[in-house]
Formats: sequence, C-alpha cells, structure tokens
Amino acid sequence: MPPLVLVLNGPNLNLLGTREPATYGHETLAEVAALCGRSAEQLGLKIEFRQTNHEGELLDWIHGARARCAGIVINPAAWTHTSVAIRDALVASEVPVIEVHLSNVHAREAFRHHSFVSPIAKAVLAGFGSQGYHLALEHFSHLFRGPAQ
Ligand code: CA2
Repeated sequence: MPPLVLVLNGPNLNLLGTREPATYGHETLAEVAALCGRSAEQLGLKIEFRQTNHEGELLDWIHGARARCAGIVINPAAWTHTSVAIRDALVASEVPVIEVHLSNVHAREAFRHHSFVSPIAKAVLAGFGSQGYHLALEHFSHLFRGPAQ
C-alpha cells in the first residue's frame, strides 16, 4: 500500500484562479489538486486533497490523520497566522507536517510573517506557487523511502 499523505487547504483557497492572480497565480484549486494527483502517482504516494472554510472541519481532518496518514501537507492560509488550535491539532496528530504557501509570505504584510505552524513543521515552502505542493510531496516520498542501501 502506498503511504497516504493528506493535502489540506484552508480558507478562501477555493477562490484560487478567480482573483488576485498577481499574488496567487492563475491556477484554480482543482488544477492544483490535479497537479498533486500527478505528482503523487509519479512518487508512489496516495493523497487526499481537501479544502475547507471551516476551522473545526480542518481540525477534525487533522485529528483523523493520526491513525491513517504518513504525512500532512498543509496550506493553512489565513489560519497560519492566527490559529493555536490548528498547531495543537498538528502536534497531537504525531504526523510529520510540511507547511506550504503559494506566495512568499515574508515579502508581504508584517502580519503574514508569523506562523503558528512553522515551528512544529518539518519543512516550510513559501513563494514556489503550486510547485510548492509538488516539492512537499517529493520530500515526503524521499523521507518514506528511507536511506538508500
Ligand atoms: O500564500 C499562501 O498560500 C497563503 O497561505 C494564502 C492565504 C494567505 O492568507 C496567507 O497569508 C498566504 C490566502 C488564501 C486566499 O486565497 C485567495 C485566492 C484568490 C483570491 C482570493 C484569495
């Protein structure tokens, strides 16, 4: 069975491709999901790609990851900068986490410079656009494969 990676997306990311293309690019979330699906197939991973505008729903998905997932790729969107609850749930899941942002949050407003998730993440990708999701999946596939013999 290929390792399962949850790819989770936070609030307003359902609007991708419809507004603010200079910041977030032209791809829709469905196109990002398709890209992740192709990456996962190449890399020998199984993924579940989800987005929600409801913080409690995201918390429930993270809680459910504990028993069944090898890794979590998460773009917590605005909750990155506000949510202790998401950080606590990620820690409690005991699943390795890679945080992804489409934009380079450090080149933007000061309130985007702080992340509650980054200190507990294995890695953080920001500013790579949708390629960041691929890079995160690639890293997990290396990690799960273990050191070459
Ligand atoms: O760069 C990222 O991926 C962010 O996580 C995106 C969040 C933002 O709050 C973070 O600071 C950085 C915003 C997601 C909203 O996406 C939209 C896409 C198109 C139109 C409007 C919003």
